[in-house]
Amino acid sequence: MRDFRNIVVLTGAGISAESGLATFRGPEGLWEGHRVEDVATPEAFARDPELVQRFYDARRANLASVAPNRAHEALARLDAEWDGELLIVTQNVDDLHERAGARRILHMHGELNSAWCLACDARARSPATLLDGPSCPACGKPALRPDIVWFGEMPYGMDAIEAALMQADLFVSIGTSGAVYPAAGFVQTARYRGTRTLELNLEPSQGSIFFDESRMGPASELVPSFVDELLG
Ligand code: BJW
Repeated sequence: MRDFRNIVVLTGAGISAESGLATFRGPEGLWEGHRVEDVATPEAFARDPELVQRFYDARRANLASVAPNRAHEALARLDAEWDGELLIVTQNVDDLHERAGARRILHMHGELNSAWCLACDARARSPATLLDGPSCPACGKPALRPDIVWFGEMPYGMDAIEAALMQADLFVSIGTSGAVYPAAGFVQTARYRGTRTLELNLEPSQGSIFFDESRMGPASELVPSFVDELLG
């Protein structure tokens, strides 16, 4: 493990599950009875903005009642102590990586604590609620939506992710089902370049066959021991 230099870590909802945040495709993963694929779209927001704003307001409020777990803490330790390149790409919209102390983080699917103005395109820290139509701090219009990447929208940071994957000699995927692209395809990009690929997940993901190695178990156990192994 210590021969590696440049690492890309991809995290998904499974890393936050033991903090008490529901995953998307688990038994608790329905959004008011809907599949996430049916409602996390710009079309669903246009059809029923109140439903969508209420859902995100509730999830933003819920962030205050959860805390990072041992897996977030282990990645923060890796970030602090690893002197090679490291990019932690998270699909998660929570802030648990940052609250654990990690800095080299890229939120490819946006953040609950960020709001995006549909009138002037500005992004700003989100007020606690968007349901009551607060004004955009930049243009004053009540046109804020959650700064979250929905289906059909372009994820953030794709150029930076691509560049990091091109340099990586280790790609690690943690707590993601491999159901959503482009993140689900990163393992194949890495593998094509001969990068070592490792999966840490509760169960085999949809792309499990593409990994050199898969370790199954809870993130709070697998991630700290993986980080110990790397840091020696
Ligand atoms: C544990 C654990 C524990 C539990 N320890 N593990 C047909 C084919 C291919 C692609 C497409 C297609 N049709 C459409 C597309 C594209 C589409 C897509 O992928 N659709 C699929 C449904 C097929 N993708 C998009 O539209 C994306 N944009 C895009 O593609 O733009 C074009 C583009 C072109 C070229 C280059 C780049 C881009 C945008 C995707 C946006 C996803 N947004 C969401 C919703 C955000 C809203 C919100 O948060 O409310 O993001 S969807 C939802 O899924 C969320 C997540 O980030 C994402 C991934 O879910 P994740 O994290 O994997 O969670 P789960 O629940 O699925 O899995 C959890 C895992 O953890 C499980 O495996 C558990 O076992 C495990 N686990 N407990 C360890 N304790």
